[in-house]
Amino acid sequence: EMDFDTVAKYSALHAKPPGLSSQYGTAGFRTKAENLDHTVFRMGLLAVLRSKQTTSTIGVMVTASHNPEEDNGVKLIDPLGEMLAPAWEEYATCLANAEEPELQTVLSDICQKEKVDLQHSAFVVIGRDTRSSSKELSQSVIDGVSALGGQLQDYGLVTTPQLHYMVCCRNTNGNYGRATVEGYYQKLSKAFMALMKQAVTERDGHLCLKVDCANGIGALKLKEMEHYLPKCLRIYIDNDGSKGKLNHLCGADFVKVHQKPPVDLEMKINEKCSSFDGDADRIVYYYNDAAGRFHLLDGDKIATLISTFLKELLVKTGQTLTLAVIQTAYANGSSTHYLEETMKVPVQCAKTGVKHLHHKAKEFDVGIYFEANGHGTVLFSKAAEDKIRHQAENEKDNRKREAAKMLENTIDLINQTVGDAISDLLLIEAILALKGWTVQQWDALYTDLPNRQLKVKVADRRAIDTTDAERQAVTPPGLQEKINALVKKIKQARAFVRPSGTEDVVRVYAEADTQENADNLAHEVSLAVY
Ligand code: NG1
Repeated sequence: EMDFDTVAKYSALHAKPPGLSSQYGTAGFRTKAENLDHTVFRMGLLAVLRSKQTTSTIGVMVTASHNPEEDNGVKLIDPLGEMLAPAWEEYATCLANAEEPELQTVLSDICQKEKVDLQHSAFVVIGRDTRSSSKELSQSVIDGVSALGGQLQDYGLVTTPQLHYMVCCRNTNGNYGRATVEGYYQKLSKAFMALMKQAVTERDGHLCLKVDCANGIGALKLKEMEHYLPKCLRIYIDNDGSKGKLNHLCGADFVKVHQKPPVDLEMKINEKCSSFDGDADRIVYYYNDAAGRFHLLDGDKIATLISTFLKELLVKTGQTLTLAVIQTAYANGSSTHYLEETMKVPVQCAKTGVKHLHHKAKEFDVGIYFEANGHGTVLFSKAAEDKIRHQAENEKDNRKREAAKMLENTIDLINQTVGDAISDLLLIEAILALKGWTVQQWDALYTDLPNRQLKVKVADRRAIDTTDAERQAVTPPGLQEKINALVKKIKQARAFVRPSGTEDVVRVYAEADTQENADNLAHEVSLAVY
């Protein structure tokens, strides 16, 4: 039996402002921090129920990622470190929107529908980013867990992917790693150093990297990680939170959307730079060339680098494993073309949102997924992982064994639970070192089509419904025809619109043969949206 009196007592301390309504979207709940207290408390409650139902540890992360400092958010992490199951996203929305007197009924309904055995114990792990509101909100999560008698561990300040890692470790008997931040650093640094040992050349200068940490948690954690890394990797951390504001004029999202470097970041000609987002689950690379032109190496280029590397290794091992890259509609057309035509790597398109990409990537032995904005990782099927580890141990042929070992180290270096800026950074640096490539050589794989992303405020963004992995609008009637007509007029053009899952806007994307055409096309499409 649930102790509703206790729940009610706690809930009174986190009362829901009447009328307020929110939705568990692509990235959990996200809104102004001052409207979030009842939601995070209730996510503490929900995490306990999910934990009892799955008899596993569940994670609750307090963050609003790349959103402004005033915002905050909360997301739940499922047993294998994955995003919350879709049915539970709906419960989360119901629970967050229930008025105080309905709370008991909503909780009982969830228990009944999901056959939650209240006798089971519950364990919840909690983490938070560096926002000024995060500490208090994570305290409210703790209240929620306590109200239902759940046990918990508060990891305090961690990156989002670190908390995903903890959840996975705790639910896999330590097979994935130790569930501590030290365990995380040790696992990654060990794999990184093993990979670097396999590098034939360590050309000087290639292992220097400037990292804009968006004035967020990434700065803290990258500094901690550095103690575990070899001296040959020289990292210069900028936007570490000591002067600037979180995500303000910096960070991966700013760089990607504005297609320019963080304001105030000093960049030498051809210097290799990168940006994390506010909770360090995204990374993009960039540099300025001698002519002062800005070059962005986004999630698409990262996916291309990683998949090229992995495909070459798979060929060397002689293993016949399936490999594919999963993108979204935002992937630059040039990247898709390069992967399919030059690399002969199959590409699939999924809906925006990591859970969709993650889901598709699981269909392959090796599934590489990245959103253009720099959020992504690689998934290895259990069978593939077993085969690779077995070969790394037992293969007689030296060349094949070395390749298998490299794959094994890659498996250990990549955070398979979710996109992870720190883990991605280390993998990218290792690949560049192994290939003896500069950032310019990597960039030269293909040239992006000029593109533009815009957001449009509309009365009701839900009026737009899409199909074909969001590349076609089905409603409102006539919109897609208008877009088609605009696209037809321009060379190499592509455009689409979709309602954002994290902001109250409609996003417009356009690419074309020239920047001017891409800008104009995006503008005209946004006019068609009104
Ligand atoms: P929305 O707001 O649904 O476009 C944005 C990103 C997603 C994903 C989520 C979660 C773009 C175009 N969209 O979603 O890729 O990262 O935020 O953070 O970058």
